[in-house]
Amino acid sequence: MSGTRFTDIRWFGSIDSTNRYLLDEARAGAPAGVVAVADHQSAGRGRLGRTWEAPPGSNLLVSVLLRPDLPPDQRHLASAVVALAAVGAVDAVLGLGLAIKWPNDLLGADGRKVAGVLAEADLAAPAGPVATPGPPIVVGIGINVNWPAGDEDLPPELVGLAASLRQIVGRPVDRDAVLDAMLFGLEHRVADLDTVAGRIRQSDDLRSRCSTIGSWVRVELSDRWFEGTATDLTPEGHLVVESATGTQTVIAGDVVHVRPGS
Ligand code: BT5
Repeated sequence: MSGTRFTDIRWFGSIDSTNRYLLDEARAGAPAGVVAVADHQSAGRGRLGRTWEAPPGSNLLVSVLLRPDLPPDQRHLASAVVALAAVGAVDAVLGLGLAIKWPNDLLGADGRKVAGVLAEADLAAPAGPVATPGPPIVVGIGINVNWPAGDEDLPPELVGLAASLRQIVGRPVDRDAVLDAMLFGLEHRVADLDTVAGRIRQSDDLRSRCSTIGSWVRVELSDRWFEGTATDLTPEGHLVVESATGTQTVIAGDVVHVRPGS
């Protein structure tokens, strides 16, 4: 897309996973800025081995290859900038405000999930080209643009949990317009990842859009869980939770689920 670093956009009718594709491209030395977009994924990935569902031709399934100059403890910001750009795009195209549920979901006003973000890094990959040598982080996002058209389209396990932009606004939505607006907005956000001031700007934006702050949450880690009030995000984008045993800072990569607490 002109005026941005995202000039190499690769379109696929069908592919297993746009994240898998870009990780392999990154390992072969692809530069930052390559974008992969699919009409359909046969093995769309969620976090922790989960799957991402979308029938052919309905939704946005897109990944971007980034090589930001990011301190290791701030890698969550790479995923956050894609979530923020998607929120901005939906706002620009439809005038619709989505919330970010930490760490990686975009929700409609009724709390149903409209999009999910998956960031995958390969710190052992060979260096990229001279201009962008940093280790690759591939950030993928699936946005439910036109599917489901109604709850009857959903598999039973997603009824009440998933929704599309089309359902929310009550008419078909132009996928390309959302993609263009997202890549356009992503340009300055990705540039921000390379500077201290820029990273503070992005984590401030994330905090202002994060609906998790202020809620009572149950945080599920791989080996334990606890409940408390999510009170803040750190500048690195980690979640601060006040629980009965004190203040805990939760790192996105350690989280299995964040759910409403009981
Ligand atoms: C995510 O994982 O939400 C990350 C999804 C990332 C998908 C994009 S598409 C382009 C790129 N290429 C890939 O291969 N992946 C990325 P997680 O938080 O683990 O959520 C997955 C869970 O969400 C599933 O276990 C389902 O319960 C639910 N789910 C699956 N498909 C959904 C959909 N279309 N809408 C809402 N929820 C869905």
